[in-house]
Amino acid sequence: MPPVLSGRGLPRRAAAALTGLALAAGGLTAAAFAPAPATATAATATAATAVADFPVRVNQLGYLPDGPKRATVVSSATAPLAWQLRGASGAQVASGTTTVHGADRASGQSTHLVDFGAYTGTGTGFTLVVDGSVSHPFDISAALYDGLRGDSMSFFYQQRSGIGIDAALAGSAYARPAGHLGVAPNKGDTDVPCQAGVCDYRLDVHGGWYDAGDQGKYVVNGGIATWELVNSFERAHRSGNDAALGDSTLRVPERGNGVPDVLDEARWELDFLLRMQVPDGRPKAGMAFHKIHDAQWTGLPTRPELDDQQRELHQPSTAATLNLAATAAQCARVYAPYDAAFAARCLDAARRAWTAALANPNVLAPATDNTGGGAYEDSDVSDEFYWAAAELLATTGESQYRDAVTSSPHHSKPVDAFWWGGTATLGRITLATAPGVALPADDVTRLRGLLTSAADGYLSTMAGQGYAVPIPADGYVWGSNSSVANNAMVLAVAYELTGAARYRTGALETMDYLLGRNALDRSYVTGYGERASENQHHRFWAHQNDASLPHPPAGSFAGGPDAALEDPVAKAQLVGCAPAACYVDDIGSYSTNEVAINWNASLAWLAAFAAERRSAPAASCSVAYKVDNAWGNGFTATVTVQNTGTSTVSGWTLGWSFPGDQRISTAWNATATQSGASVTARDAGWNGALAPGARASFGFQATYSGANPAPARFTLNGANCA
Ligand code: 9MR
Repeated sequence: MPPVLSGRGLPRRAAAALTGLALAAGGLTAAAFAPAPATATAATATAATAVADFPVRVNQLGYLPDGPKRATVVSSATAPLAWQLRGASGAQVASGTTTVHGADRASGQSTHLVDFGAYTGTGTGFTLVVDGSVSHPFDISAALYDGLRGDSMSFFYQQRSGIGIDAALAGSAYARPAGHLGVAPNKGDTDVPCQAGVCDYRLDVHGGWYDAGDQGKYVVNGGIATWELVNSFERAHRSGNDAALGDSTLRVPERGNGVPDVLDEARWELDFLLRMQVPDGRPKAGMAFHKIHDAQWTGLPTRPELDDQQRELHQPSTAATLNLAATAAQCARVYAPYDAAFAARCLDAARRAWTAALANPNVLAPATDNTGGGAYEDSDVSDEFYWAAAELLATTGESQYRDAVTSSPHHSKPVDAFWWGGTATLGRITLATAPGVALPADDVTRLRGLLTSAADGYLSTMAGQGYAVPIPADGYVWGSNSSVANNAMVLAVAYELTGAARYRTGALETMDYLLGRNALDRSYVTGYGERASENQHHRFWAHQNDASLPHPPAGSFAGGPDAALEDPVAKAQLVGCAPAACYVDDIGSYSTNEVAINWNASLAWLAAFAAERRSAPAASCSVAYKVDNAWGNGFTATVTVQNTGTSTVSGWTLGWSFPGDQRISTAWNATATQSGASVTARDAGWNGALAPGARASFGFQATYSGANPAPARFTLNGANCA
């Protein structure tokens, strides 16, 4: 076990200094992906490994009163340890003992689990004390995620290209003149040439968001980031809570224009994506240029308005074209009520992009094109075809897009994790959730089942770990934090589709990981937590290299642990790290500590979900399921349903799925029908009325083989029971 220091009362800076991770690397001129001088010293390397000063790992922001509340303790003790939850005054408010989890592969640590979910009090300054060690202080509050929702979404305003960043909106430290609006020394983005041999004309491609710590603008990555922001609005709208993302909810200049701010923000990028489409009459008309960025990697730091590099358009690609088709089709659907002309322009662009992609189905961006900007290469665009077809189908209902959806292998494959290079699941989410999609009902049901199966897979991955992360130990790749958040999005979607509490729990526990319950006792979000990242790789928020520049603003999300050690600082400081510990809060570590629009979009989506779903909806029924008698290949059971709601239920239908191969042969006091694993049991007439608090019981006899597990979830008249 690492040395234990009491962290109680330590101010944030002092806590960071303890780890040595706040040491300025000084003098870094590294450009992303370009060889950088190795600046790590023996001192920082030693300090970087000594981060386990706080063995009690909590969500440093806090917990929802009506949510899961678990912590992880690093301890090699083989017997349970006593824990105490203390309020701000230091008085104990709850206590219990840990569960020994043991070795955790991803972190390489020996772990115990604390579950203080039964405590539902609220307040600030709680600490968890285990075995003489004190956690960072945290809140328990229903408003926990409100600030993060706003900050993680306002991040995008501050990444905007082509507009001055206003001190009144962003704070004076973050104000800056517009970058890349054709004003010297900028050589872009209003009149940009192509790379040699790519085109012989120039294009105005101003606007959009800078991708990350660099100032490139990439259609591929812009696509997923835009989709996630707009989808967060679609999701909130379906649940009737879009007011939280409505007009004047974010720090954006368009506040007060009558349009939801999240859509104003996404439109900044959509307008840029539309400008990246090859104009009519030109070769490859309708396709989208893959990217625009500096001819050479820009130094770190470089303020956007002072970048003097030539900007260049890179060859159109099928992937970029399909990113445009997908997001523009989504735009046409979502913006129609606010700006019909814009929605029509989006739909026209989406259709033209789709047609151009069909005509140029395999124009790939080369992996070698990574001078001055990232390559965003992708050798398989079948998933982008599926995503674009799905968005076009959801928007238009037309058979050409339905045929493209139903004939794609991605339509029936198990749901895979999504990221900028793998976008099929974005299409699946749209088809499974958007209202009135013109697909056979069976297809939609099947897609929903595939999404919930994937969510169950993530839950089982979490259950096997000391830190409950929805990625496996070998999943810590470049941008792992967004892999984690994207998988949590699938959990959240499964929650919307089924109402089953376990999915909400999983999505919220993922937030715990990102905000401090992890191998490094670190919050990966600037401004959120006692030990939060603040030196992310960024050319303007480069305080670590130049004290006159700011740290990243609150709500900036670090890429996270990357076991492949893909930059000089990581290579120097992280040798031998366990996968989930391969991270360093140093501006030079672009492979573990960059910010990026696609990553912040997944955090923003999840924060909006967590803020909205602060309370679990009260179930209005509960079910007791009891096997009365079993004899190897048959059993009888009694099911009792109680109306825990406040109004009478007149006529009930109970639904469940058998986890095994159980098959009902007869039932009494109810009529049971079974199709595959799913069972529907209808009241027998005389027992159909259930007053509040009343119960009804029925029984059945069934066959089975092997195990005979109980169903996990019941529904009463379609709604979930507790
Ligand atoms: O997010 C990208 C990651 O999946 C790749 O492995 C990595 C290397 O190609 O590039 C990441 O994207 C970067 C992009 O190429 C340039 N802007 C910064 C992005 C985040 O690091």
